[in-house]
Amino acid sequence: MKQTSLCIALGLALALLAPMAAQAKTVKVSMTAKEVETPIDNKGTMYRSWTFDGMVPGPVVHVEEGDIVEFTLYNDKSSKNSHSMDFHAARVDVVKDFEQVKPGEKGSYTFRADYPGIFYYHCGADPMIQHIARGMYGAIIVEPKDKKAMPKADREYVLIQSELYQNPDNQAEMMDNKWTNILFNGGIFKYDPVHDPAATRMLQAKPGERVRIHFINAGANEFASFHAIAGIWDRVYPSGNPKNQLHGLQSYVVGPGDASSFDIISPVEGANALVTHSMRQALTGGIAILQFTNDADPKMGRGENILVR
Ligand SMILES: [Cu+2]
Repeated sequence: MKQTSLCIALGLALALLAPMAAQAKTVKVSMTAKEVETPIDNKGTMYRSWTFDGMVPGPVVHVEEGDIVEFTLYNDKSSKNSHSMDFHAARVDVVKDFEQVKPGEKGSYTFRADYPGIFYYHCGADPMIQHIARGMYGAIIVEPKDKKAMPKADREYVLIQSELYQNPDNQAEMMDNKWTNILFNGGIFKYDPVHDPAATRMLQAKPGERVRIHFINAGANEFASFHAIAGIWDRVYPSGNPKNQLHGLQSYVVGPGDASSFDIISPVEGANALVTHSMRQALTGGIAILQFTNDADPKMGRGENILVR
């Protein structure tokens, strides 16, 4: 009798645990640090960038809350510098796991993505200010396990702000904050044909759709006051965590090294201009047009087009 009830209890416990164990999946992520030329404006002006996978920003990493992330950083043998990876979504050892990887070598570490949201990643190799200024940053989205924790977004965009320094080899220029332009996703007015007629790209959505902007401030130095001209943020989720919800905001400050998710819904067709409302920042490149149109391209803000290249 006793044995039977023990068996039932064990069986019940296993039945309860099995689906939990099945949900914690392992995700392998790898990137290669490469020092290459990338365009910094719509005319195609090239800039000596240091990158993850040859792109600024680096690839968008997508995992789910609770996933085990096995990360490997390769540093291309053509690199002249050591590089590293600092995921803000990770809780690990800064010395052992975030250590620099020499050219031609690789480094790995593993973390569990415990907190849902939008997190910054960047190179932390010395001097970090130079590696960030050269373009070594990107986004990791940790999807909440509870799919009903936040309203479903019809479209999502990743927007990463950073500062352009003309000569990041001159550390004093960066320490003195002498940036010349603000970049969104690595480009000056990348999505703004109003301020730069050479711009061919815009963010798009239909009126009535919930559009979620995952906004990261890569810095290295400036705070961003993120605002939608002619719109209102329906909700803002600091760090993109569904437990952090603010409603009806005009602007929200995202400091260097921080990120938030911003929901916007337009009742009408027309454009909103997404800006960092510090005017020197906006007018030197920190503006992106979000076009609300009934003809919005169904591919925009979905799949690969979450970060518009
Ligand atoms: Cu680096």
